[in-house]
Amino acid sequence: MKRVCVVGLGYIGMPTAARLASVGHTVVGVDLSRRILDALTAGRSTIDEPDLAQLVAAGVASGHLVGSECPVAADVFIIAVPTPIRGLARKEADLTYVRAAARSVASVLRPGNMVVLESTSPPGTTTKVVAPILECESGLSAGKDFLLAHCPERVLPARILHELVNNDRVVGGIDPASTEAARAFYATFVAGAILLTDATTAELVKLMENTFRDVNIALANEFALVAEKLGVDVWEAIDAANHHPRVNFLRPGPGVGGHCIAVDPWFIVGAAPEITPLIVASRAVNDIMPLHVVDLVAETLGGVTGRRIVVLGATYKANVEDTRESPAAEVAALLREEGADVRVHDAMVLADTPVEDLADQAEYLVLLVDHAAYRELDPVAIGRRMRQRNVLDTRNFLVAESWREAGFRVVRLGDGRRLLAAATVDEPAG
Ligand code: SAJ
Repeated sequence: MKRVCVVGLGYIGMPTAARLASVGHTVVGVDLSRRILDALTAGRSTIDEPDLAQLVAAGVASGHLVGSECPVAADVFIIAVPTPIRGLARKEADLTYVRAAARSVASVLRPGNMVVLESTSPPGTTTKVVAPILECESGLSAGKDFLLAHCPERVLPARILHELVNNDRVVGGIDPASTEAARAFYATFVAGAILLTDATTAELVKLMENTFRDVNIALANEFALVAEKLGVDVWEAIDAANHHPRVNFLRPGPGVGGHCIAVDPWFIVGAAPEITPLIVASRAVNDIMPLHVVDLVAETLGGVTGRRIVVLGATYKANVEDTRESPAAEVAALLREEGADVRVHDAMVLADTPVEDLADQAEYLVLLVDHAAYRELDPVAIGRRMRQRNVLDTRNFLVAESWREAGFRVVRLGDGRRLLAAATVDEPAG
């Protein structure tokens, strides 16, 4: 078993540190945040994920997991800090945290140690950014004196611990010895297969995975817009197309959020701007969706200024508490900019006031996040309080029939069949 320093105790670092401690490694979790370190010292996790609280508590109680403000001498260093993007039109990776983490590791690096970069990074970061910093600040030589690899995280929020253990992993060293050392280390706590490659390929693989999803969702969103124009129900069309054995569309929606899928494609564009028009176009399609949702609301109401609208959902996707880069928040902000009186409910993070009360005198209910709890909404009780009964379902999640029975006009994103029919009748339900 090794002494391991995990630098960065966020969504990846905290669960990884706890998992490493649970299999018997001695783990020092490093973070600059006093709040995170105080919580860790008290045996508490600052990340809310199934089973994580117990794992952190057990690690701290057994003495296998401790916190520290800066890295200490260890056999293995895992860098798991954020890699955000900056810039407006063309976005580029901000490697400030990766650079700072590498510098702090270099100060305690000893011959024979291994450093693993887990942060999602632009291709070449391990060899061209991390290696030179480690070498320059430690006086050691990468490959000769210490081992260095990239092993991207691939876990899905709300399933982090399960996927941390069971997902297959890709490890890429800067040389074969680094790749093999990283494989042997990950085999101590990962049950999935471990695929071996070089560092830059491992970086690209991770970016390709998230870009695959982004482009696929963009295609589904583009077809939603096409379907609205052609009088077709995109959900029915996608379902039928997905019956083909080699077709698998993802789902349209109000946009793509979170800190991964909307960000990582830009790292590839940054590395090869002239030859990535498809990725740029997909980002643009997904980014336009919040505005399209506002247009759908405005079309039904004949404008949103002064209209009371209840938005259901604030997080970036269903059943998580994370509101970062949330398209739902963008829709609410756009509606407010247009002068609407917006009330936001979120079953995970903003559920103090019941939907029925928020809906008092409202004219539109807009479902943006398909939290499981929204299946339990009572259309009759909600409709009774509203001034006009309109509901927009951007996730094809509500049981439309029961809302219609309660007197609602139900609009679904991408359901051109009903949208076109409604445009010809155009009598809002009261
Ligand atoms: N979304 C759609 N339609 C879909 C699926 C998702 O509109 O059919 C939207 C969601 O509502 C959300 C966004 O896309 O706003 C992203 O959600 P997600 O569930 O696709 O992905 P993340 O960001 O929660 O996690 C992804 C995962 N990557 C892949 O599945 C390839 C996860 O495994 C990665 O570890 C994570 O990014 C990361 O950290 O990179």
